[in-house]
Amino acid sequence: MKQLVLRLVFIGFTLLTSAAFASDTSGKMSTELSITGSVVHPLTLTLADLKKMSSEEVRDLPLICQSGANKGHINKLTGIPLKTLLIRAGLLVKHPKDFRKLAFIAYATDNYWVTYSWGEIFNRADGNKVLVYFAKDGKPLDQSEGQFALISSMDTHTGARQVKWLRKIEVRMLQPKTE
Ligand SMILES: Nc1nc2c(c(=O)[nH]1)N[C@H]1C(S)=C(S)[C@@H](COP(=O)(O)O)O[C@H]1N2
Ligand SMILES: [Mo]
Repeated sequence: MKQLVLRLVFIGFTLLTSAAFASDTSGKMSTELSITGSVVHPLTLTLADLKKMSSEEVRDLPLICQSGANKGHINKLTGIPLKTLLIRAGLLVKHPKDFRKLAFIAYATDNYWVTYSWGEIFNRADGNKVLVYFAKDGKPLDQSEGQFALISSMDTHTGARQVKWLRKIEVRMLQPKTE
């Protein structure tokens, strides 16, 4: 009996600590966002820098995983279009036809990254609906997303290219693979 009680206490303790660790994302927080790679002026932005810029809002956004699972609904996000930040850094290419070869790689602190292309950001009507957001329903983000995050609000599966704990945007011209 005593052994059974001890075992139950042990199992309970293990479950509790693993749940606590699973939800503790404080180590993933990023406090700076850098814009690097093929740019004229590499930038390192803080939350205060982003707040000084003219912000946009996105409303009524479903958060849908790539699997189709519904991960929730967002009422209002406030942030700066990725396009604005890229224009501020200045895309660096040698020839005008090279713009269309650029990829924008968005990295998080947890070894997660996603890609965007010049064409979808700069050559589509909905290009400025890709937002580096820093507030949700008018409140700062909490540690489950970091100080700032990225979302492509017009995507079918909005969760698939959402980047929580965003830390870096790399501008890179893609080259053909040598065969
Ligand atoms: N940094 C980071 N952002 C991420 C992910 C991740 O693993 N790391 N997962 C993505 C996925 S697959 C989804 S569906 C959404 C929402 O996931 P959540 O419900 O776990 O927050 O976040 C996206 N953003
Ligand atoms: Mo997902």
